Amino acid sequence: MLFNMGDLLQVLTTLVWVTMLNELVLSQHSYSVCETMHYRTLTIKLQNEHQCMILEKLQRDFDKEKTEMRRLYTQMSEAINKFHASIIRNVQSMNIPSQNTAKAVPTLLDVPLVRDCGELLMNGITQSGVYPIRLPNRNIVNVWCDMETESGGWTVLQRRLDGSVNFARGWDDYASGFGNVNTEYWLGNENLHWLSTLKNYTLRIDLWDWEGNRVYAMYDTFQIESEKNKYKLRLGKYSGTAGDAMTPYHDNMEFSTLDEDNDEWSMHCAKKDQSGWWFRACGFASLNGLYIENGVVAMTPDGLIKGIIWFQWKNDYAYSMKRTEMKLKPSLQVKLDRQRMEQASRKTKESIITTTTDKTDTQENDNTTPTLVEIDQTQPEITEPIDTNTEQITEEQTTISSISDMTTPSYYESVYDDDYYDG
Ligand SMILES: [Ca+2]
Repeated sequence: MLFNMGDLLQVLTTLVWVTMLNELVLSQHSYSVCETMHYRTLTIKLQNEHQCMILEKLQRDFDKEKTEMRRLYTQMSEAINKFHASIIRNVQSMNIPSQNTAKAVPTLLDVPLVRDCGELLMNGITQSGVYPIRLPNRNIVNVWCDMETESGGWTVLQRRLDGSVNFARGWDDYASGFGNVNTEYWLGNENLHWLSTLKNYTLRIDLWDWEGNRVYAMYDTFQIESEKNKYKLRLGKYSGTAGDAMTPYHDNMEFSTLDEDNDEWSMHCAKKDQSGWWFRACGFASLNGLYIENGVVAMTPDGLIKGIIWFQWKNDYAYSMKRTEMKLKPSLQVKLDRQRMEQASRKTKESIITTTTDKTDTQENDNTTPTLVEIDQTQPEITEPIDTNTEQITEEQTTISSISDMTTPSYYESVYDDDYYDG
C-alpha cells in the first residue's frame, strides 16, 4: 500500500505530540508534591506544595465532617424512631379509641373479652392454649393460658423453650413484646404494666433443668411501673421450691436492655449478659439471657455469663435452664384455690379416718356411713401433683424465710471491682 508524503508527515507529527504529552503527564506525577492521586492531575503550576497542602487538608476536613454528619444522622434517626414508638405507646395507654381502628374493625371493641386467663378459667375454660385478652389500655393481645399448673388460670408472660426466638433486644422490643406465643415470647413491659394496674397478681416462675426436674418460685404480689419509671419491678413475698433469686437483688430495680442501661453497675449488665432484665449489678437471675443447648454456660475469662440463670436453684452461675415460664394469676384466686385445696385435703383425710373407724366398729352401719367415694364426689377435684405441691410449699416457706436475709454478694460484685473497670 502506498502513502503520499503529506499523510506520512501528519502521522509523524501526531506521534511527536503524543510522546510530548505523555512525558509532560509523567513529569507532573513524578515531581508532584501532592499526596493524593486526585490532585496530581492538576497542572504542574497548581501542584506546588502550598496548593496541595491546602487542598488535601480541605479534603480531609470534608471527609471527617461527612462521617460525623452521618453518625449524627443515624443517632437522630434512632432517637426519632424511639420517640415515635414511645408516643404510640402513650397514646394507646390514654384509652382513646383510634378512629381508624374503629372504622376498620367496628365490632372488635365491643367484643366481650376476658382481661386475663384467670377470668377465662372462671368462665369454665380449662384447656391450655392461646387466647386473646383485653388490657386496661384497650390493647387486645394473644397470650398463652396455662390451665394445668396449680388449678390453672395462669397468664403466661414469658416462655423459653428451644432458643428459637432472639431475646437479645432493645428497649422498644421489650416494651411492646416479641416472639411467638406458641413457643418463646415476652408479653411486653407496657402490657405487663397495664395488666398489673388491673388487680393484684401473683407471679409464678416455673423452671426446668436438663435432667428432667422442675421447680418453681412464687411472689404473692407483682407490679410493673410505667415506662416513665423504667418499668420498675415490685414483688411481694416469696414461696416455692426454686429458691428466691429475685427478692434480694432484682426487686425494686428498673428494667435494662441492650440499648438502655438502668442498672446500678458502672458498666452495662444487659449488654454484658445479652438479656433484658431488672438488673442491679448484675444479679442472681437472668431468664432472658442466651439459650444455651445442654445448659453449660462457657464462662469467658472476663466472667461473661450469657445463659438463662437462676442461681438459687443450682448454686451455679454457669448452669442455664432448659425451659422457663413466668405467669400471672389474680392473687385472690390463688388464695381461694389454696384454701379450697387445703379444705378438700383435710376432708379427705377425715373421711379416711371415719371410714376406717366405722368399718372396724360395726359392719351393720354401712348404709348410713358416708363412704370415701361419696365425699370425694362433692369436693373439687384434687390431683396428686397439686396435693404434693401444697405440702412442699409449706415446707419451703419455712426454710426460705429463714435465709431470705441473705447478704451474699452477686457474682459480678464478688468478681468485679468497679474500680478495675473504671480504671
Ligand atoms: Ca450501669
